[in-house]
Amino acid sequence: MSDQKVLVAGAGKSGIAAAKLMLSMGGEVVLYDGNDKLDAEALKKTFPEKAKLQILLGELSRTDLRGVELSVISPGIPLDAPFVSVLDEAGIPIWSEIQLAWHVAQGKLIAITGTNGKTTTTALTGAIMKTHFDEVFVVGNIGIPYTETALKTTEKSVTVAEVSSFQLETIMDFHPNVSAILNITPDHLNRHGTMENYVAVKKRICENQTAEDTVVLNYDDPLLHAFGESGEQKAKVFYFSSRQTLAEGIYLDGDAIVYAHDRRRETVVDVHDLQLLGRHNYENVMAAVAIAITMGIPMDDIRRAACTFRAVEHRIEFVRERSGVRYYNDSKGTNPDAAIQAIRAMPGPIVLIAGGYDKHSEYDEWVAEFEGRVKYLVLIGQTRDKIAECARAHGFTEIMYAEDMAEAVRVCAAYADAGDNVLLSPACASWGMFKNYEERGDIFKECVRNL
Ligand code: UMA
Repeated sequence: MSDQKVLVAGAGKSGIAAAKLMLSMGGEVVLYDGNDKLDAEALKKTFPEKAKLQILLGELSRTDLRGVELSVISPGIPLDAPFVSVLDEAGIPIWSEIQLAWHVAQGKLIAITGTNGKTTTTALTGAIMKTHFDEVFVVGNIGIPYTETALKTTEKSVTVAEVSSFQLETIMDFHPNVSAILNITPDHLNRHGTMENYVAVKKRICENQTAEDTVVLNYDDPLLHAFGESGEQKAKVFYFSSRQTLAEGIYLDGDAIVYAHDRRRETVVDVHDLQLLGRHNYENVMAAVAIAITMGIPMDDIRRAACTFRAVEHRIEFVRERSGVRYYNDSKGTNPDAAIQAIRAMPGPIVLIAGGYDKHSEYDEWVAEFEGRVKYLVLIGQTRDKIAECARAHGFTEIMYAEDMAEAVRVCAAYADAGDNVLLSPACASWGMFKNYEERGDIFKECVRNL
């Protein structure tokens, strides 16, 4: 691999990190991006001057692939992008960026996926690992490409990777020692086409695991329970449940998170001692605890790390209190299911900001949660009309439109009473109005602080 010529597709975070990895291994890189408006010179400056690097923008033709033996694709690029057929015709293998990273990385790998909760679970798992191991890397969809740290890993390293369905689509022999699938609810259907395809891609996280490895699964998720029982996966199954008592595994018993094993029951932590809110977060904690137990971390270390861990940015993040109104940033609530969790976690009446990019989601289940909880709905973005229509069909009519985040926050501040909670939890992706969910959350927080 070290002297191979590789096409890296996508010049975002993942592509740049993958290209740097290949170059530092002595390879030659063609960095390709479909956006011909990118500044090729500025891009070039992020690499060492003498790097064996060619930058290609716009359309890709067969002649551009001369000598290319492998391609590495960024997660945001769908496999029906036109240039992918050029790669296919040329018989060039397509690896996802995490596949490349795994290929060169050393040490143990924990990989966490799921529709919701994976960022929190990944960050918490990383925090627990750091209590026990000296070399811990927390990477992936959480924001730091796995290829950025892969070459720094040693036999003693533990890498905790948040993995998205986009990243799993083009793995080959990607093989975590411990994997986790937290839940699967409809999301990214514009990319994967059907729910079946989406579920199948998620399950790929453990397709190369063996009986030496472990997969942590949500017992309460019918799809994952069936998967665990099916024998389709070879890894040992470690269940967690927030709804049922388990004979083996981690479960919620009233306010206690309990570890049941070998006919013994051990209380891990009381949920009131956690800094995280809501049942979905207790599930994230249970998954992280299951992973940590599998990795041999002592229970006292697990407990300490879980109790001091705070919500990750943009996930039901408390921003400030003003005139008795509390403001929460849940910009990471990019699909209806995540947004349901945020509504359920709020301590009182809600003034909700929602709407954004259309991922072809259905909003009925989310809107059904409004009753008795959401007082006003302030809509922004492409999906405004679709959401408003759905809300009205469910009998919810307290709907307002805002042109941008500043206006949305002003409207909320005007309508909220003391004791209310203003919540940004859009149930939609940010694209169209913002670069990403982080930018959307940052702008929300700025508007709230400027009130
Ligand atoms: N591009 C093309 N052709 C296309 C589509 C995109 O050339 O058809 C180019 C764009 O012009 C752009 C580049 O690809 O220059 C962007 O690549 P990317 O979208 O893969 O973005 P990265 O900056 O590499 O960020 C990716 C993840 N983005 C996506 O999956 C969309 C980040 O997850 C992740 O943090 C990062 O890698 C590091 O691993 C973000 C995300 O939104 C947070 N993830 C989705 C989610 O959580 O729902 C899955």
